[in-house]
Amino acid sequence: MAPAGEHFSAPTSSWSASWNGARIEVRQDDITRLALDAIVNAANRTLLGGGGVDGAIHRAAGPELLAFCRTLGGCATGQAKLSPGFNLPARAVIHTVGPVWQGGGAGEAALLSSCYRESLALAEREGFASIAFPAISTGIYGFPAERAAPLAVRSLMAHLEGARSVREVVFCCFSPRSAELHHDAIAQAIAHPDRP
Ligand code: AR6
Repeated sequence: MAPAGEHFSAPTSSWSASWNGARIEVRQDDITRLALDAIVNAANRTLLGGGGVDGAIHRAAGPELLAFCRTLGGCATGQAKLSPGFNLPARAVIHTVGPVWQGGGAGEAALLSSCYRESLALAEREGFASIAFPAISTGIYGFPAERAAPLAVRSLMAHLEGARSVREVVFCCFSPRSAELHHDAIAQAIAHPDRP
């Protein structure tokens, strides 16, 4: 299906585009506030909490989330696991583990793409329609944000080629720069859908 255009719903804080029947939104927000089917957590391999968005999600979800995560047995880098949302407005949390940036020669790009792919595949298995991602690995794990945003967007676009339940995807960015990078990556991907 051809891209169906884009619009600004607020000057800088929220922007959306249509792609293959799905709505892709970039918003500058705290992901713990979003009432969607699932929000994605940029976790570590223990799944037992940490700083950044992981800490914010655990604080907002309450201690039941940590108790549940103790039963999950950790998670490999590039994979994803599911929990309920507990006190969050979101129904579920998809915990994924991004790569630690080591200069780019350690498979970091493929692992980051895998985080998006596996999180979306899990959302499909659960029949979720709406999901929000933080900018995985671009904080404490040091993945350059300008490289991560196009990888995130291309992984999503590839997913949206297939049959699916997911119809609303939010890139929930903490900083204006992160939002701008995701906006630019989506505009590029829509303008040049056949580029890798
Ligand atoms: N909502 C949306 N985005 C946020 C929020 C929030 N509430 N808080 C931070 N961000 P990071 P990583 C952004 O460091 O790089 C933890 O300790 C942040 O600005 O949270 O994958 C885990 O346990 C950045 O753009 O995750 C791991 O040990 C993005 O989320 C490690 O950090 C990701 O930054 C994972 O590091």
